[in-house]
Amino acid sequence: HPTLKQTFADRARTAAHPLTRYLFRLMDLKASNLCLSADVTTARELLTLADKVGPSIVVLKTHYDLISGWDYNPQTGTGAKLAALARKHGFLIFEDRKFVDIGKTVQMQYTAGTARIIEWAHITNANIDAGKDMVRALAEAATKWKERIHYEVKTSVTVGTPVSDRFDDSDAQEQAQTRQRDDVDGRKGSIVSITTVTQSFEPADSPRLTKSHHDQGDDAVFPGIEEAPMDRGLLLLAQMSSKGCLMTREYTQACVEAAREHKGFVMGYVSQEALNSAPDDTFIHMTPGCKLPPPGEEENGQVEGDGLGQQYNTPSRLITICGTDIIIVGRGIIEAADPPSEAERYRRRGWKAYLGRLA
Ligand code: BMP
Repeated sequence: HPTLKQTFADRARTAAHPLTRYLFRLMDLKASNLCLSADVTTARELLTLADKVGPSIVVLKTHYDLISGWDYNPQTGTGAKLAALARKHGFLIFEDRKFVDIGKTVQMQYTAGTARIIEWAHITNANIDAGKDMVRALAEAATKWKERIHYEVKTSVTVGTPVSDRFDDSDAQEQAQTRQRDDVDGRKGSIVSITTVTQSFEPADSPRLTKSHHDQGDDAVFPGIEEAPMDRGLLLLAQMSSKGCLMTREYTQACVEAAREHKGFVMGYVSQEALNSAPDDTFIHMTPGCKLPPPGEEENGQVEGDGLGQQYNTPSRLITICGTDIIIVGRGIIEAADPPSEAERYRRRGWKAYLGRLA
């Protein structure tokens, strides 16, 4: 398929979904096709890890429900802090929620309840075993959310002073945001970062995308990286890495069809191989079950599993042979003696494999 030989920079121009285009730009700018699966046990560890590894990654994957001490406050909680780190370093947040239920239920799980995933996670994912209508339900929820943000921004009058995104400055941030929140149509406590939204909300693709985050005075790590568009995206869980996975070829094909039916919302897949096959497919693929052999050991495509069903392939095999775009790495990085330098090792290997695929 053409996307296997296209550069990420080219795909940043052609992908159907605005957030996918943004993600490909990040990949090109940071020379990274690495997603960290941040499966640590406490919110404090999560934020520290995100800040340290942020420069090497383009996506940070979370499982909010395995984190203890997750602070649900929409303005100052863990989600908001992660969102600030995502802006600082230039990465997207992907909550690996694997929604699977009837449409109405997944809408509520996505937008409401304790975690309010939609507020802080740019990307989430779904297992479509329950049927394709669920994808439409999530897409509708995302559209409504975007319209609400737009409305709230338009009706907020006093917003405009940039609030520090630094998560160690949460008192000042909380005060400022409380002030602003109170002015937003009486609906309090529902926006993660209204200042950011106000500075940046315009339809996707507007010229603001050229204004760098750096110019806005934040301590961005990668100058030239603009803020993410206010869109939300879904990945379909099309194939899994685990041994004995019951997802059939038919199921995977249903994911491909559902993706094509919802190009404005579905960014791509969590899969074990590239699934683009129609000429105009522009989806992105992210692949977990990725590990490098320890430094010094020879790389032969596979690495021993974890004894609990997880199976591992190396970055070069996944990217060059299986055709994935982004490798998702958890314990390979987290359990290393020095996660930031191990993340760099994965980033370099992943990028080299991508360049090799192009050649
Ligand atoms: P690790 O690299 O430590 O094995 O972690 C893999 C991560 O990716 C876990 O968070 C897991 O939930 C997720 N994952 C997976 O391993 N295989 C899949 O097919 C889909 C996943 O989301």
